[in-house]
Amino acid sequence: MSLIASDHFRIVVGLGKSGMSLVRFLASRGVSFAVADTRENPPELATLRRDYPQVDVRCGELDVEFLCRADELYVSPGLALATPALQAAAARGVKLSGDIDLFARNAKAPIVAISGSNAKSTVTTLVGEMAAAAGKRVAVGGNLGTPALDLLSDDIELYVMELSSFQLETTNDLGAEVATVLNISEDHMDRYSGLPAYHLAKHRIFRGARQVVFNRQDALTRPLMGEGLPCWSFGLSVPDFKAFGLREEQGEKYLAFEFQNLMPVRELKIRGAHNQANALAALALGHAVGLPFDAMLSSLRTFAGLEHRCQWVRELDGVSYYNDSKATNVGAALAAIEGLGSDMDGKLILIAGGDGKGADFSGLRDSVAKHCRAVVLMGRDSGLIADALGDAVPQIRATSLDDAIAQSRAQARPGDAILLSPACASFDMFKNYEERGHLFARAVEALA
Ligand code: N21
Repeated sequence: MSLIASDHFRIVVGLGKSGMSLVRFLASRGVSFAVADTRENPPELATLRRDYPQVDVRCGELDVEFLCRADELYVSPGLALATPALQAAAARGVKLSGDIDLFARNAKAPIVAISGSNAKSTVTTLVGEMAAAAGKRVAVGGNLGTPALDLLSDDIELYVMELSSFQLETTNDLGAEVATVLNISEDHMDRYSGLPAYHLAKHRIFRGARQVVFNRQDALTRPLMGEGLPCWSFGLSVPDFKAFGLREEQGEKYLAFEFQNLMPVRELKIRGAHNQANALAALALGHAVGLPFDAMLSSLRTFAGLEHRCQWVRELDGVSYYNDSKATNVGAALAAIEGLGSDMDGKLILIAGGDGKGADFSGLRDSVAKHCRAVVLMGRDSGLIADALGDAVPQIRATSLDDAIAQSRAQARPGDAILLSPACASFDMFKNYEERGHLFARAVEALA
């Protein structure tokens, strides 16, 4: 194995799930590479040492000289590109890239690429189910489920990829058959200088795309350079040419394409206006890659939503409990509060709080005032949410998730719903949002 930079030496920077997928991919192709991670004991270190004992691994503070031995760095989505050592390497001519770039270079089937601040997992899963229902050999993953490189196979006819802004930052040319940014609202302000930088990262999804899907109700989702490309739109308004939307006929609302009704909205299992937009986005993406409407509509009729995404857990004493642990930003919590709150007679008790990632929580105030009986706040940034909500509704502080559930139960009346929709990441109290959601569901199921 040569260590000469010009002879294609790569370094995988960051040893998480995608880092391990990079290691497997590079090793299987006989590419010479090393691994670096800023942490002293990264999570996959033992697996790496066991399965790839010959690979050079450097843990702890990044060494610029070491990084500069590579001609390309594959940077983890967990590591900010602004990290000084990465910028120093880039300034010395080292290419910064990521697993999605490598995936795109090696994928031999069309890619449906999906990003957005919210609903990307829902729409990705839906498009995957639509393609499977249409009889396609489809692979689904990326930011959700299986890392991109682990999906690569010559048998696959279509890739449906969820991509985060962090993954897109290191993606230089995706070349998707169709790409979309579903919506843009503030998130990850601990990693971006502001909304414009976050917006710019998301829009890298359009690089090399052959078709575009955008959200008519969110101008920030329109690609600036989209003029030359076929563009499809979705939104809740009445659709025109090349557009998916809602049409009403004799008091019945329909999902519609251009001037044609496709399916009554009431046949969707997923509830709320935002989920109608999600269904329309999935239809637009599926249509762009030639999926037939009958297969797409049958998938829409059966899809019941994702775990941790406004998921009904149980009813007790006339009070319903919902797990929306996947709401890791303000926009997601708003969709849940509005979606659920508009669909019920009683009020919501909202459980929120955690790692706020530098968010402005004032956007929650009006919806909380309208739909909530009380908010129960927990976690590191509960004080920031409390300040932003002011006197909109009564506030209760909880010391743990179990305490939050008990406090919420004490506030709820029959017909109300208790909603865990934190508007925050979970890292201050839990391993991730899945663990937070599972612990919530388990505790709620154990209530007597
Ligand atoms: O689950 C939650 O509660 C919150 C999810 C969010 O807020 O949206 N997700 O920040 C980003 C990257 C996110 C999630 C996973 C990953 C990829 C990681 C890989 C490496 C995460 C961290 C690292 C850390 S690597 C290194 N040094 C929440 C490090 C590294 O410290 S997210 O978008 O070299 O997984």
